[in-house]
Amino acid sequence: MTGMLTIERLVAARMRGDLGRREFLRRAALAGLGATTAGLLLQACGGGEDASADASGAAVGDALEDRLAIYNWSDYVAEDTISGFEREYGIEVTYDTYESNEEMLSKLQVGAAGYDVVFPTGYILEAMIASDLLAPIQRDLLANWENLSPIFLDPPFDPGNAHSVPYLWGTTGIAWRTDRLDAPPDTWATFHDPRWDGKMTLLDDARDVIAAFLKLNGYSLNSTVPAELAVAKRDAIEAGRHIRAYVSAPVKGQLIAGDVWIAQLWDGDTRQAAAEDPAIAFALPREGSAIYADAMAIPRSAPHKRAAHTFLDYMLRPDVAAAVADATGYGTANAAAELREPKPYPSSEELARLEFARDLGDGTRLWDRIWTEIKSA
Ligand code: N2P
Repeated sequence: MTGMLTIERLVAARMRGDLGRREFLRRAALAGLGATTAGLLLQACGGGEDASADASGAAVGDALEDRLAIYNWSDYVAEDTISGFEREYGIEVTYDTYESNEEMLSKLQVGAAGYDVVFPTGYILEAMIASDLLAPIQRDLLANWENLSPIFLDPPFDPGNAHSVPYLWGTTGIAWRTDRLDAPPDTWATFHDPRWDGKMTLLDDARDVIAAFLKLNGYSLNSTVPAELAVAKRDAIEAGRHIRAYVSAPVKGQLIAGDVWIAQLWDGDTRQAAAEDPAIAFALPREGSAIYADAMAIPRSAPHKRAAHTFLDYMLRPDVAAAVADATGYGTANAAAELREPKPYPSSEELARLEFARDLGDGTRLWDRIWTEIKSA
């Protein structure tokens, strides 16, 4: 695999500072270059010191590893995002997907997960930083950082972006089949309507489900007030009697097949489904809902931190970011990306109804308990 790297790419990687001297020589040999030629090339690259040798984040090695393990939401990259990276850098990627932040977090907490890059939502990023699960981002390795829109920089959940790189943003709402309903189901009370029994689904996501029924009652989706949560739990359990299942990204296929007519879903996933079936539309409930910003981050335990930074910088390229946003239907944090169909930032009227989820701190335990009760009711 390494042998496929052209000499030009090796030289480019070395000049960017992505390859240490030893790694450069090792790969040059693998690519069939004699030692003398490789040594001369190394000198021509300006190759004295390694670019990152003096870097303060001692955890990042100077040599680019040849492996990378990514753990991402499903349907959250373009089809050729990962293969393009592998081809270009000669790095072999292991790619696993998850369906919720909590699933990702529990995998990381077990330790030994071996992941190098994860994609947390703001609130969980906040919790991960607080429990020291993430490595600092080494900004000097991210030449493409400047492509990011200032709107997404320095977020409250990670001041100064010390531990995260802004990625995609979206909202949670209701995907619906326009050929089955006469009007947009723009209220969370839709999930109590017996007309749609068995044709509806809710996300398999504690934060999003409880948020919907807090909002239905006029409460913050970050509430930790037991009385408010009790009302939301009651309404969620009531909805549970009408729905077919709790399901996240995989519901797209059920919507397209016509088995599900109304699904609590994220806007980007809804746009992915609508790209395949234009009868599918998205409604933002009038009582309010969640808006979120997801980021890329490197676990403290990541075995390939240098390759992780190289991947983050690749993801920040305008062409790569545009392909991701076009394929996923989510809004991008990358201001330099030129999209086929740019997703507009929410209007001020919409923003007034939207709320960012925050880390619930000690309240997390109460939410966990309520979620278990909702799912088992
Ligand atoms: C992936 C959607 C993830 C967005 N399909 C949730 N933050």
